Amino acid sequence: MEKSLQGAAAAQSHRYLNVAFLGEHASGKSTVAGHLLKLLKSSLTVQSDKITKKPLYASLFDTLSEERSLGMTINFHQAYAQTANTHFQFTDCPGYPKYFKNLLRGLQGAQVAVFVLDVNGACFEECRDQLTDQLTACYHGQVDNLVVCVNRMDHREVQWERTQYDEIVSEFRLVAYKIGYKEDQIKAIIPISGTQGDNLMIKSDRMKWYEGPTLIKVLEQVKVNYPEELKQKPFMMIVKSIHRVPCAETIVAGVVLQGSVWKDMEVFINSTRCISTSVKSIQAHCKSIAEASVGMSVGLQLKNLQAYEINVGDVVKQQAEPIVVKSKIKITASIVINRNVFTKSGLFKWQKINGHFHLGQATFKIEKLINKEGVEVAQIVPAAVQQGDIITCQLSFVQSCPSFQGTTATENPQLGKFILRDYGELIGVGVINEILNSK
Ligand SMILES: Nc1nc2c(ncn2[C@@H]2O[C@H](COP(=O)(O)OP(=O)(O)OP(=O)(O)O)[C@@H](O)[C@H]2O)c(=O)[nH]1
Ligand SMILES: [Mg+2]
Repeated sequence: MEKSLQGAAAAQSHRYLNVAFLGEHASGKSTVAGHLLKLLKSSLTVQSDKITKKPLYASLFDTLSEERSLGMTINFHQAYAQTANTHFQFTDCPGYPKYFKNLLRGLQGAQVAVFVLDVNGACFEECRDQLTDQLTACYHGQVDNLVVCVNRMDHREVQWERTQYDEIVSEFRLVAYKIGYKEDQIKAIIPISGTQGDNLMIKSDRMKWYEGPTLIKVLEQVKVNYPEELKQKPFMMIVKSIHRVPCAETIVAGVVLQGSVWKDMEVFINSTRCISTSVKSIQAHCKSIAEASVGMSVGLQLKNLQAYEINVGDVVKQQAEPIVVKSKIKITASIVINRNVFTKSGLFKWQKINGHFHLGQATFKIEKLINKEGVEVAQIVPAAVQQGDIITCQLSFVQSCPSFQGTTATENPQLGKFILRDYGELIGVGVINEILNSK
């Protein structure tokens, strides 16, 4: 179905903004996100600590019983709130490195990353690697706007003073700049208290030395401009989650990566087979809408689609494309090295290595290894590699990877990139140059 879409963005009186909360493990992400949500939606009920009776704001996001009993986030969780000019989707991501793949899923489609850092500077050394991994994932995942919240300013050793805030700010800047972020992408660095609410919605009286905006103010002011050419492209969305609805069509949720989608539009999904379906309804922030444009987080109710037919990581497209063979694939890729952690012995030809393709995982075998001088080698030793170096590889997939879309980075920067992990650490970001035998 054809439709003129100039109206998609114009019809929205509010703008939509996807905000992901990141930061090292236990820095207070869920508490900050939960407290902000409660301030925006006073009707929400917050659990209280059984002994201290203090509100547990994190419980608004940490909803799994395991998360509540362990006191840590495992999966990513989303919630919605709105202010006078913005519909927010808040995504609270896990900080514990073991759940990094859930963080990657939560981060997908975010326009702003709020980094919650623990002001206790002693911890920065320990969490530098976690922050480097998360910032690298943001940078290569096209998250252009960063907001930093320096949390726990109420800590008894900090007492709302700025010394430790200043230290942590300069450390964070160093890491962010090294990865490639520019100063104007760091929108604000706000001293806060997640438990007490200082500088979340109202300026704190206890930190008069801070002259910048509150968290909500800066989020409301973040500008997100998508290039016209991205808005005009055919609709595309990666399936971030799948919801079975009893006696109704399956809903697939994700963020519109390009183009627009409208009710009754015919769409295609290349899963194990090419599925042709149409959009029965569109949900955005718990409301039904007629059309959605690039950057919006939506749920699409798709006609006659069964949940078992598709996978997280599949792509919903406006145009039918040839089905991609998802096993025995060989690709050439340039790997931008994040950290020199090819364990102790280096990176070898024939070595197996784990990757994350947007929302799915894959294991590769390195068939060819070309060093930064362009020479084919059997091994790259750790001492020869530095952060930011580029290594070229030919990789073959060990098993089929459902979320691989057969797309190079030139064709689509989001689908044509992957993250390489080894022993739980992010060792680099792969950029697909060529697909040797996928179709
Ligand atoms: N004193 C103080 N404690 C805080 C503050 N913010 C969070 N906390 C406490 O820090 C602990 C961890 O908070 P969470 O919000 O669960 O931390 P998180 O970053 O979401 O943790 P993960 O998701 O597991 O990485 C909890 O006990 C919170 O009550 C704060 O501003 N001040
Ligand atoms: Mg958490």
